[in-house]
Amino acid sequence: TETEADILRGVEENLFEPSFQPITCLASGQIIGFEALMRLNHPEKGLIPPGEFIAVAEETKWIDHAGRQLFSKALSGLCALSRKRGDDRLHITVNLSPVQLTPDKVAFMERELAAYGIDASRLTVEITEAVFMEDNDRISESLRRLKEMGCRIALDDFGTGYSSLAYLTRFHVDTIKIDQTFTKGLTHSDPALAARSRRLIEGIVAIARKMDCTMVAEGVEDEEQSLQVLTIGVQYGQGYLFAPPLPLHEALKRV
Ligand code: G
Ligand code: G
Ligand code: G
Ligand code: NA
Ligand code: MN
Repeated sequence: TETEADILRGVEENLFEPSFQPITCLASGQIIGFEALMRLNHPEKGLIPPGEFIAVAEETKWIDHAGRQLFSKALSGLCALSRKRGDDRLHITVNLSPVQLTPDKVAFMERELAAYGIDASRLTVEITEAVFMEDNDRISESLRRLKEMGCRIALDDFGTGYSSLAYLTRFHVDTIKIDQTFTKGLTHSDPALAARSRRLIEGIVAIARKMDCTMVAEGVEDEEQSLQVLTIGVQYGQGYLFAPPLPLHEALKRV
């Protein structure tokens, strides 16, 4: 198919690269890190978003090559961003799907962190609960090793999947990313629905505190949502209010 051809070309020509979306401290407005989101930078078609190729890349296992290209560029981007800011505490966050969680990949990540001189504690690995549905030794071992290295683990899209709560008992999660549907619910035109969204986020915050997790509200699009999640107790926010995913040269202007 056309998608497969694009992916293959991306793998061969090193066309996979990150966009950088800021993660902001809601109280201070300071950018504390960036999520690296994958794009296929096609010479003729321009930046292709992951929705158009991730599923196919995962089926064909090309995701492993794409993920390695993304990871190296995410780390070199982090170095540039840190240099610009004059601050070596900026974080980077990457998404890993179940097929990407292999001992081989983790060893690669460890080597790359060392090569770029980046402390593993500055790397957060985002996983969705799909990771836990394939409950096998390869995945548990890879996650265990990432933790051992000092990386942080974030649970992405929290609260939208199947029994996410159980996963908090099965693995030490450092960060809960509150799904954007809940953030948007806060400003729903129906006040009763908005109130229920607020109470739900209050509940998530209570759980996160009990489990010693920091929280990131996803999909923050306006000041009202930002203020509300901060008031409820969420420390960090991500969304169009702060910035969309940005190419590196744009991200560099924001730090
Ligand atoms: O709160 P804690 O001590 O766990 O965090 C230490 C530092 O790590 C924070 O000051 C912040 O800069 C960063 N941090 C905490 N949580 C996150 C997170 O979810 N994502 C990112 N990128 N950085 C985080
Ligand atoms: O970047 P967008 O802004 O379009 O991202 C869409 C989805 O693609 C995200 O929800 C995320 O789960 C997935 N995604 C983005 N980058 C990566 C990546 O590097 N690896 C994997 N496995 N998924 C990614
Ligand atoms: O990894 P994850 O599935 O959470 O990816 C986040 C997705 O949400 C990406 O596709 C990103 O482009 C998108 N996104 C980021 N901020 C916003 C926002 O404020 N509003 C909306 N609607 N989407 C956002
Ligand atoms: Na994510
Ligand atoms: Mn998410």
